[in-house]
Amino acid sequence: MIPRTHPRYESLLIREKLVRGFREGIVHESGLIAHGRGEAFDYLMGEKTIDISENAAKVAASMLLLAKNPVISVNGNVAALVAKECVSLSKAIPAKIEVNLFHRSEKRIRDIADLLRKEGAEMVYGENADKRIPGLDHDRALCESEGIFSADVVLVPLEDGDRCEALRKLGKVVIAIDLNPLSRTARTADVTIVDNVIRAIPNIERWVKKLKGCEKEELVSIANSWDNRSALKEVLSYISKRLNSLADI
Ligand code: PTJ
Repeated sequence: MIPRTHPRYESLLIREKLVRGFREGIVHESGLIAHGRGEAFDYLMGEKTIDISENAAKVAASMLLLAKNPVISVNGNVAALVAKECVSLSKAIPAKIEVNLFHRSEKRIRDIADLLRKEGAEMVYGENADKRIPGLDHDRALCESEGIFSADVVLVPLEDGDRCEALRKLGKVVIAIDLNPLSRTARTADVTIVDNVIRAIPNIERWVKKLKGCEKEELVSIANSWDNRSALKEVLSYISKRLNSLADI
């Protein structure tokens, strides 16, 4: 039990969720390592949503609203941290949800799908994978024809690089959430939200609700305004300025 008065209470609570997810078989053991890397970047950014990431969430919301067949891809870490929030976002857009794992096992796919259903998802894709994303040798290529395979926009919170590239080669728009602005995923996606999934998923939903009544032209103009390369530069510059200011103390 973590005392509320602990100065790192929020951060320790997130760790607790992942450890519980690991014990329940939702999170893969390497998911704990992946979280450590993300946590370090979060720390460097001050554990808050910076302006450019807020803007990225707005652009992501516009793209998801414009999409004909948007899909939210869920892995072990995402399920452990924000299963409920992903279901809520999928209803607000509306978008499909598909479980897609790097360290795939049928049991883990089923357990994560069950968790999403428990949180209110009516339909979860991923248990009946019948297609492969071309160019990927590992199990992350497996997906459903009615889900990721035929999606036009895919939201990939917490990704491992090569699938992002393969999805783009298939002509899909990829929105990534990744705390590491230097990762291959961050650099390959059409839109990268450099933020913790814990904050990013509810932020996208907030923007979806705000933008829902907008004319299509307005959404297109928001989506077209985005330049991912310069946004990532801005994030890196934010981090280095922050570190320099901290070094001055
Ligand atoms: O559940 P599975 O089998 O699909 O496996 C999931 C993991 C995460 C183990 C797998 O996708 C993996 O190995 O990912 P990587 O290559 O370690 O990349 C994870 C990325 O997510 C890193 O760039 C981290 O910085 C970032 N990250 C970690 N935690 C968060 C995060 N980004 C946003 N929010 C987080 N909470």
